[in-house]
Amino acid sequence: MRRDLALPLAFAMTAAAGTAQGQQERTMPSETTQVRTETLARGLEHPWAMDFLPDGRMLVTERPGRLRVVGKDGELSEPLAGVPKVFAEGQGGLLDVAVAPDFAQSRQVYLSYAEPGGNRTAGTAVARARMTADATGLENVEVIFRQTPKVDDSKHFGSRLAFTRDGRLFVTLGERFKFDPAQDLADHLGTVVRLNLDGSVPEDNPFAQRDGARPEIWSYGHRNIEAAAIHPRTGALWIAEMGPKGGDELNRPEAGKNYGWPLVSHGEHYDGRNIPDPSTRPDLAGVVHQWTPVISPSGMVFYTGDLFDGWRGSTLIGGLSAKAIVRVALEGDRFAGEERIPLNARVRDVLQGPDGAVYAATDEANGRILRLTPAARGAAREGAPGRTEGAAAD
Ligand SMILES: [Ca+2]
Repeated sequence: MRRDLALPLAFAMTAAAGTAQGQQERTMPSETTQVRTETLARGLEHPWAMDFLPDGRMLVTERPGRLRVVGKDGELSEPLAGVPKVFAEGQGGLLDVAVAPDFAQSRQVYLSYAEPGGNRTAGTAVARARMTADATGLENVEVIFRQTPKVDDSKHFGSRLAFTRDGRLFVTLGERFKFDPAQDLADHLGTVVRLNLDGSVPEDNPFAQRDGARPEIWSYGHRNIEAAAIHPRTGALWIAEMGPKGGDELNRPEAGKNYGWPLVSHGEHYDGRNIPDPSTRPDLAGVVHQWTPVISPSGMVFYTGDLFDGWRGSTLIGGLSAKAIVRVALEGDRFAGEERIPLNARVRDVLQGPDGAVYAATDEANGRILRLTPAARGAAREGAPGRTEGAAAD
């Protein structure tokens, strides 16, 4: 663990530069170990999220609206029946999937998705459903949360799901590209919400008793949050959110706090105007870390496995524009260094497997699930990712 703490930034830059220009390097040098990458599955259309079932198979979502089971050998099932209708435009579609902590008894899975409204509007929604015994479909589908209001934009649905140890569900929401509503407690845009597992509001939510505020809100002033994970030691929620041009943020959302968008940011508007001067304010919550240029974070996990010794205690974050997994070493709750694990493809989600391997989903029309394990020094890397399709920036 100690070597994590002093991971030099200079090394991170070297590692990133070493894979530029599509070099034929097949093995990724890393401070702690070498990474072997193999393709577990391919032929997925913009896979957005993965989660493991207790039997070692994986559920995966495809943004156009499909949910599949991935066998241990990588075989893809037919799409499961019963998935809610999704708004599959722009960044919208079927988004996160999370296997309930009590799945072995309940067979429940949770889905987040862009739900169509009237007049071409859409909004993030969360449904839970029971997976049939033969795993071919969903039944008893219940919508337990709807982001309000629905708006006429196809960007920034956010939408990661994270179960806490005390039986709550965090849902991270985008600001739907609307700026000021992220500061307004009367709507859910640009917030993290905290729910009971049936969608009801926990009584101890920070705004549960405030007139005019949405009682589901946990924290606000966020931009677009597509990465979230529960810290394995503290049980706290961590997120990574997309900044504008610059200023992606790693945050640790605390109850009732304001994370600043669009009042302050380490980034700038796409037209070049600075948002922040200064980039933070004492009355607003600060970041754990920020990235300029951006990594476009999507998908996040704290590594607790045995395969990558030097990664234990780090958080692994998928990078769309980074085309890498970004490993952030932490010292307590503080940033202590980072390195890139380049995958030459937009990384939409990152997951730790029951075997301690790391899995990455690539955001491509012919998307893949990659499996990362440590390789002996000098070993070849299989299934090196090819070129990626263009897609929306985030
Ligand atoms: Ca912020």
